[in-house]
Amino acid sequence: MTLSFPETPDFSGALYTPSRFEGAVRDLEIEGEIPAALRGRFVQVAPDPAYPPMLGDDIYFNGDGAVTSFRFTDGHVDVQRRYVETDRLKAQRDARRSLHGVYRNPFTDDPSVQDLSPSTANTNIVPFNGMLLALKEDSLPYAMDPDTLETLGRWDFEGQIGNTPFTAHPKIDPESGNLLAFGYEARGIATTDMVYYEFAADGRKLCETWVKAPYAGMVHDFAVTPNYVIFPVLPATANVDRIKDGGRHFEWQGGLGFQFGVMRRDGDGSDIRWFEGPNCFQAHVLNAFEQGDRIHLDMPSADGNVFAFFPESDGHVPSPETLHFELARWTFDLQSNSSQAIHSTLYDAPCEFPRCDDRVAGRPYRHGFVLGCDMSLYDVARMGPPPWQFFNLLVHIDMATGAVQNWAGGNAECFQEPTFVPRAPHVPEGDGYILALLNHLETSTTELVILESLDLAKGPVARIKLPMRLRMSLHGNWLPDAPADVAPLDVAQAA
Ligand code: V55
Ligand code: FE
Repeated sequence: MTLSFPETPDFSGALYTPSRFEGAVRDLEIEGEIPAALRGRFVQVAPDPAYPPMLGDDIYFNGDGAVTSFRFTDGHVDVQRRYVETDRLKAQRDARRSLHGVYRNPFTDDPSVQDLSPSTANTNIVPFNGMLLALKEDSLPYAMDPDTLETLGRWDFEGQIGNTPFTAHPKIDPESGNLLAFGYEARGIATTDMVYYEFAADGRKLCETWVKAPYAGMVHDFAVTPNYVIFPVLPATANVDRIKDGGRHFEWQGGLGFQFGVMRRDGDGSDIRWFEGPNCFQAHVLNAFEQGDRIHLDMPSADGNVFAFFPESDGHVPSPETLHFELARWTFDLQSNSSQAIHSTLYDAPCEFPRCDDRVAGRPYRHGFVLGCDMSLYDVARMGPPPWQFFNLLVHIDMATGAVQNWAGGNAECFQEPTFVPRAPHVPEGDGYILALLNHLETSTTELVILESLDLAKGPVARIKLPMRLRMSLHGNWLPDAPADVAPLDVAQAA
């Protein structure tokens, strides 16, 4: 019996060929010195299909979640990798084949999995209340043991919430330690219902608020400030008839404006105000903060559809060269009767995978870190066209001065999402290290690089070499050994 992956872009090349292994390596090879202050774990998750797609091809977003954990102790680094043992993965392993069809379309799945959680748990892995939560936005989280990466099971907060979708981008309020989250399409496929949850650090549910979105668009990430949450609704919409016909979950709507729902955290949802932006693509939030009666929300943005696998109804997808990419700031004036989001540009170049110093999440902040792309640095003659999600720059943006610093990984390399780690619990905002996986596309190898966050141009202070290649991942986080510093910093420097 043959078992092989298709030779399509989502399953081949140095970035997307499935990695699929589980295991542990004690003492990775290290070039340079691991800063002594790095004590803890860097944990991240990649979609990594366990079996070839049932329908012959599939999209990257539909792969099974595989978690990689790097443990830093006294300058040594050990790594462990394990799949999230979702219902979906267990069923596949029993059948020794893939049982799911089109992304987020249960009507195309094998009947044997109809009653199982559809979660791939492939998008983010977040520490909460002594556990890791492995997340996919269509389902409840899976809980994992942070030490062993053993999957503990689906997590409904001990019965405190229903079987709703749950975002892959929950936020921790740095002041209270509360976990804030939401679900969209929360009363079924293509419904406009959204649910907002807040949990205390010990797991107690503090609130559950239901609201309606203006249309059934994807809501991939959200923003949190001390008093508000903001839901960014993407003009890629779900349609139940199309899904029942076996079609795509999302379709881009070229004429539809982006929507931002601004809602008080302490209310009942009736105060939610929807602000409109242009038709644009945005997935991830860098940060947001309040300034008097205004709220600012900073997100990488493109002026058209970036998700080529969710085309318009006529099949149209703009070619990436025709799109304008930037880091946008959207401002919502709560005094004004206008429902227009006010636009400005913070960084006028391609960027994605934005991260801030999480100690200032939701507060006025100064330092942003993103992946960038400069195609002139890539050896296209030698390497051929770059893979999807190709980012060859680590970028630091100083919002106070506008200064930008970057480091390029090489002429045939690209980064995975950066993570910021403070140098010590109470150092000023942004002072610490950036950790990022670096893929060498020519040799099909992977390193974890560590840079001084405020001196990226200097290049890595350490390169941690992996004896195996890691497939392109999505999101990860740092878990300090010492209790997390949740006291908010004194950040006076509003932009
Ligand atoms: C995203 C990723 C997803 C998904 C929906 O980057 C949106 C955005 C890995 O899966 O299901
Ligand atoms: Fe994401």
